[in-house]
Amino acid sequence: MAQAASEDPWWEDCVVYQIYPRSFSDADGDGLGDLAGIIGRLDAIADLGVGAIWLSPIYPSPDADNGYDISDYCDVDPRYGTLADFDRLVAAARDRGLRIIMDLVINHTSDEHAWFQASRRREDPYTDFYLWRPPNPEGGPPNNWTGFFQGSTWTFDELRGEYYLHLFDRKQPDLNYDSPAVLERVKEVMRFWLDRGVSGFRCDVINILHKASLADGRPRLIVRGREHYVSTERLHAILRELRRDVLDPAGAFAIGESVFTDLPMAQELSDAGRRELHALITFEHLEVDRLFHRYVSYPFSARRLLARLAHDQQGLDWPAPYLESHDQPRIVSHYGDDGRYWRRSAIMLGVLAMTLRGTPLVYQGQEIGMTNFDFTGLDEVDDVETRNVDALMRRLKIPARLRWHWLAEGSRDNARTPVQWSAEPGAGFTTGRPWLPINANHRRINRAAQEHDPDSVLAWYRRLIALRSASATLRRGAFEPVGATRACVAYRRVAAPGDSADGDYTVLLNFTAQRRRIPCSWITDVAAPVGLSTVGRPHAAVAALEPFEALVLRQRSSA
Ligand code: ISL
Repeated sequence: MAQAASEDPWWEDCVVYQIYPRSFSDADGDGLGDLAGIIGRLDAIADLGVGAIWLSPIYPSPDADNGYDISDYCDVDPRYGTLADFDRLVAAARDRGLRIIMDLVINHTSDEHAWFQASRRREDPYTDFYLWRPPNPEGGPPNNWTGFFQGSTWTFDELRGEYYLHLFDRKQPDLNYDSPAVLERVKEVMRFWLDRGVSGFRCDVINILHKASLADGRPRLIVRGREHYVSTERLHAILRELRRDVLDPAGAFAIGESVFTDLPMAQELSDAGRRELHALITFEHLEVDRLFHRYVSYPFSARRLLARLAHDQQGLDWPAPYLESHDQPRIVSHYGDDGRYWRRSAIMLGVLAMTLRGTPLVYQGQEIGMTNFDFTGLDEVDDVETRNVDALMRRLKIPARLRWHWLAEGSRDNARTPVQWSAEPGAGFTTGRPWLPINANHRRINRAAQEHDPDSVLAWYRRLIALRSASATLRRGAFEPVGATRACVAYRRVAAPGDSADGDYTVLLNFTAQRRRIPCSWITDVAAPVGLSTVGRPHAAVAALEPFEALVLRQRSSA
């Protein structure tokens, strides 16, 4: 039983589809997505050919950070439904061959969680569940750390008469992993959901759970103090314990989100032999043209992107390639072109997403090429991070126009606007007033319009996922960079010795709106059959790539 996980690594063969429930589908017309809405759309998800759904948090939450501030780990927020609805979702998903992966947010709870309320009152066993410290000798916060959402990581609580640590919002107090009782409670939470039929967890900011010291941090513009808590020794021990005691006995999958992660750190967290996480979500490949939490942009270089991708693709045992999430701008608006070449660039990015090694994650709406929001001002933005970055930029006296330009490019709300199911008012997402504005381009970009169009972004995602599902090389073959310019990249996927029947693949991508010449050395066999061409190429004799073109060549295996 304890070895179940290694006997069936199902995640190595499937694509995971991420749902951000509040923006996915609203069945009861209150403007917020819900579980019944998801159940009603399961056929649309299964039809893509994916094998699992990662659900962003559905737990009760005061929503300071849209569900990533949880006030009860073992229930469903009434706005999303009930535990009975959740059970129906698991069963209905299973009927369609879909597994459910829960978001596990255990670095922090909500300040409205019963544990925190008891901890404020120093009630055992909760007294030390959080990181409480008295004021410093001058009466201020215990150290100089600054958080992910800007500002001090400490808030004074009148009731307890001490400061508590929060790396995110003040309504997200950090749990204290020096207390063994906390980890035991976390195990109970995980078992609760495993018993309800979930197949694994996406573990939120998992590499910062343990704070090795609360000493002052080194001077830094953002997230000061991080050297005291990123991937500590105790964190690694905690992950091994969760794997041994909870995950492996259930055959469950754990994919961790890790922040400020260099390659050796990522290897340690996800190395198969160390038995910590099965796979890792990292960020650097989405920030090759971004600084400061992606809020400041500079020119894109395809060369830099390939180098970043190669890092994880070659360096990690099992990568989790992705291009979008609820925290990132839409990829077609970022590395693509959401104007003239919208369709072609969305498809090119789909080719990239589906031809990388590992377990790919596809975010809701990516499969129809949804774009960044069309908001015109901060009053339409909901995201706590965007608002805090705005406050910081104001303090730095960044002029209003530039400020909005950067906020609009980097805001997490870009990916959080409701899914565009149809051209109707409400976009088929809701009959009510949506919690976040719907992009006006839903009249043109929507699922219904693409459903039966063989050239649509959706049709290409179906085709690409099917190609990947049928190809051992694309799923697990080696990744070899071939070459890159500022505009174009080429890489090869090379069959493992046992998979040689499938052959090797060469992928060529143009990230610009111009026709670009490519070095002839990138194509080693001009007679290689064309596996996929987004511009209808008949053969592999290619000297230049068309704007945002993607080309996949199949070759006999060199193995
Ligand atoms: O992307 C980020 C850093 O560059 C941050 O926006 C993000 O907060 C960070 O990656 C952690 O994300 C996760 O934990 C947060 C939550 O707000 C995010 O939605 C979640 O994905 C706190 O729980």
